[in-house]
Amino acid sequence: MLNSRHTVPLALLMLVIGALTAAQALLIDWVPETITPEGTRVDALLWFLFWTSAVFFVIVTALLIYSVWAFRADPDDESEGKPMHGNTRVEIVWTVIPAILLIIVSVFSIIVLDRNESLAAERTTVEVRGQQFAWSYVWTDQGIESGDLRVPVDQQVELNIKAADVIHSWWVPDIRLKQDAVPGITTRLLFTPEKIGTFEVICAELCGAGHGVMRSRMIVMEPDEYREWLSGAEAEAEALRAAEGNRPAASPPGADDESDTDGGE
Ligand SMILES: [Cu+2]
Repeated sequence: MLNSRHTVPLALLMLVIGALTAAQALLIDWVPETITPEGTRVDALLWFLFWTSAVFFVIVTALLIYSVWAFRADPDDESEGKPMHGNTRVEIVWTVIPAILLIIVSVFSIIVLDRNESLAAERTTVEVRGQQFAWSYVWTDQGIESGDLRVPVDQQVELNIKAADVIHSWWVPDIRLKQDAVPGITTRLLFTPEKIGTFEVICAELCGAGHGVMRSRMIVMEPDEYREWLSGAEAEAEALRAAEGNRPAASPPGADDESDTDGGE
């Protein structure tokens, strides 16, 4: 075992590696500010995992670097090292500690998943369609289709996600959640935006040559403004359908995207 002559240099080394690890965690903006309570829970889990890993990373790295340096053999030392027959105490410790940590992490994850997936009585439901290489959003009750996702603030949003061709993944970094769009099934994503603004939607599953440009916007609006937009878009869609009803041929897919793209980036 290590005697006291190793304690101080080892402690110093741990301090240096610990400071470097903490600096890269704290000085870099790894994730944007989250705009949902679901994202806050995901972040809590993320940082719990990070700091737990960081503690063990620092201990293991310091021990490793220090051992390589302090217990190195002389250049002309050709002798064999002492034989080892295992160490029951160490083996119990390195089995029990990870087992306890895994139990804590799984309970933590189950709590986060359970809370994040609980359905609110009142929620805004929108159908999301992913296809190479665009997202579209459908309000089935109102017969509206748009290239932008519009949702009211402070109300749970339920996205029912579908894919027309290959697997895509609907992702808004600011809400911390991501859900695959898989052909043949409907997947669901629940979140409650708490900040008004425009947020970028990204496809997070390599889906072909245009994957990099498969982006759209999520616009979080005041509830009044949202209701106003919804009824306006509904009336517009109805008028369009009425006009199309008088025409013999069906319009090509995607041509009925009446979404406005004015203002903002
Ligand atoms: Cu994609």
